[in-house]
Amino acid sequence: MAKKQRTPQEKSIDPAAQKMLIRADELGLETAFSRADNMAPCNIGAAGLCCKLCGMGPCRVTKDGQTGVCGATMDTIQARNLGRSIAAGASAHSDHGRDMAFTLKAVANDETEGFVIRDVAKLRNVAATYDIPIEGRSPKEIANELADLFIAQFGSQVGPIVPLKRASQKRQKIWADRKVQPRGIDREVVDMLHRTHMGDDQDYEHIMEQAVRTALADGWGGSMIGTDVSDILFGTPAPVHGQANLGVLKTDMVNVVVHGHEPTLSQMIAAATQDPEIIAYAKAAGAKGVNLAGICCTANEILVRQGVPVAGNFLHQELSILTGAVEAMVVDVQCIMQALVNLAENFHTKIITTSSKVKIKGATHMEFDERHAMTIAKDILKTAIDNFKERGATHIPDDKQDLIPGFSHEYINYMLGGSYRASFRPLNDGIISGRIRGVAAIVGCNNPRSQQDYLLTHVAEELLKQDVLVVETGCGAIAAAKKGLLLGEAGLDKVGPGLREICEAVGIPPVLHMGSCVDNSRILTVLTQMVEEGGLGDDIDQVPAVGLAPEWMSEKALAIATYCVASGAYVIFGGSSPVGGMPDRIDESDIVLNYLSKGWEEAYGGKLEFIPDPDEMVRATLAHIDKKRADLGLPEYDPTRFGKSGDTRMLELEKLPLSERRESIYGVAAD
Ligand code: NFS
Repeated sequence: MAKKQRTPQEKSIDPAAQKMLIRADELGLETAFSRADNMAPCNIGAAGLCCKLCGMGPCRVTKDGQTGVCGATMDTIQARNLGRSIAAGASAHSDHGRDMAFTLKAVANDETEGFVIRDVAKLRNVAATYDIPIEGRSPKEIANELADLFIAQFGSQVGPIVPLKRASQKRQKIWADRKVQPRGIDREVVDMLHRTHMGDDQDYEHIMEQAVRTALADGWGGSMIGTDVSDILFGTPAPVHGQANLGVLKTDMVNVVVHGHEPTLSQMIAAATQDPEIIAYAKAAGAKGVNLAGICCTANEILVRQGVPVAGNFLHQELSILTGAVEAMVVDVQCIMQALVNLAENFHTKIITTSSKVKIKGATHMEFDERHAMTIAKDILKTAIDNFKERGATHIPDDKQDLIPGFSHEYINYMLGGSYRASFRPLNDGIISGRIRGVAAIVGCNNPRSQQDYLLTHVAEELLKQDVLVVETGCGAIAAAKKGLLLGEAGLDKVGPGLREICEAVGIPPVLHMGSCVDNSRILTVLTQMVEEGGLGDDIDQVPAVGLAPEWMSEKALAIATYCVASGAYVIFGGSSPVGGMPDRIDESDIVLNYLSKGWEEAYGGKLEFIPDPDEMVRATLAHIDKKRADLGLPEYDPTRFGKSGDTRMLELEKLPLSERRESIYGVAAD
């Protein structure tokens, strides 16, 4: 029997989502929200206390002193489960990076259709970082050598992997001393799977050490490679005008939603929508053209570069189909719910899988191949256009928000200083003076077990009031976008006085959208460059900064948390911890959980904590920031000292209508 359901308002704070959830109820259709209400999670599995790694079990250990059949203790079982999750998350990001590196290689050798090297400056910069000669060489020659270097990081056996050199000297020494430098990206994942096989590593601290090695291979390896190659091929993001939420779908156009993670196919589809042949084809079918929108991180990839509208974050994938207005949902890899196919059967929507790694029973498979990228992109669009005539009644909510995304670390550097004096100095000075109390990175997923977007946006809004500059990626950034936090002039009245002065003087929104989850590597780069700029200590663990994933759900999030902690950051997760969670009943179940905070803090200066209450998250964030300020000898945060700079430019701007103000601040015109 169906369990008690939350109301649409309890399921999501987003008005568009609420409308679609009401629609789902009217039609008697399920969504992840209703399935979450119907599914009681297993509390033993939730605490990481179920071991099913061999055929003697599964063993469920629920009492102090109890072990598995082989004698494995609670801490060993939890560490193995967590370690395997981190390896899976690191694999997803890193395999994405590998595919990007192979695409770069193919572009360098003229083996693709439609791809070019769009950002030669970034190519030269990245190549020079890795001591690849650039003078007198063509972009393709450089790209070929860089691609080889990147590809080699996956199969390397002895390491350390080369991107580690982008960390601070102090951090590199910590990793070397603790012998956690990844030897090769694939090697660390295999090592983790090996040592968690039955009868291998049975010391939880030692298993967690491998978790760190594997996660570092993601953050400073696969993810960093993924971000760099995406920028080289598709352009380094800079501010652009975009829109977010289901209201971006159009009644008079063929709506194609791209969902997943990799930018290669979605970039090509974005280009193909502008092709005269496709426009003519759509017009012949009775539509005005093709309207492309994104879901999840593939949306972020094309939003931050081209301003392609975002239909929503993770929990919007089913809701977009419920509008009845989507001709095709084109998916590649990661975060794709199998439920899409069943749901789509109630509408005309075609679910099209495109990756050699992902098929879904009942979906149409049109496999992507970069050698014929443009041809395949057009075929996919024609399939969607052919489906337009099948469209029935549509229910598109009219909710959408403007936003300005595109804050790559290169752009942040540039905007703070301009072309000739690009530097992080103004940001560091802002923190040192106390105008900016500290920095928070709010990242990660939606989780249908909590109210969609509430934790993400509540924490962001509370921190902004406290003069904390917020940077975001992934589905967290889309939540902020839908709430209107990614537009400076819309949100500055809700921002603390010091932060407001900085945003007004520099011309930035108080929440900076830095890209997809793979682009969390940009946050590592920003923090490292802030340290290099001077005045904020000699490593990330001294910077007054915190990372938060209030609504996490994926294994990728656990990998991100681990590499951020190993890089020195304090990381707070909402929801429940995958290790522990039964503290009232068993003390032993807390050993690994405590190790992730206290043990890792001793080793790396960063720590991971699980805090379900959002106000508690805000308090812990501010306490950490203030402690780091005090340790650096910076003045105590005092909001009364700022907010009266009387910056004349801002006073003039305030007289302009909103649309002109935006253009004047960001150099980006409104629609
Ligand atoms: Ni990140 Fe992006 Fe979203 Fe979570 Fe999934 S889309 S990679 S895992 S749900 S933020």
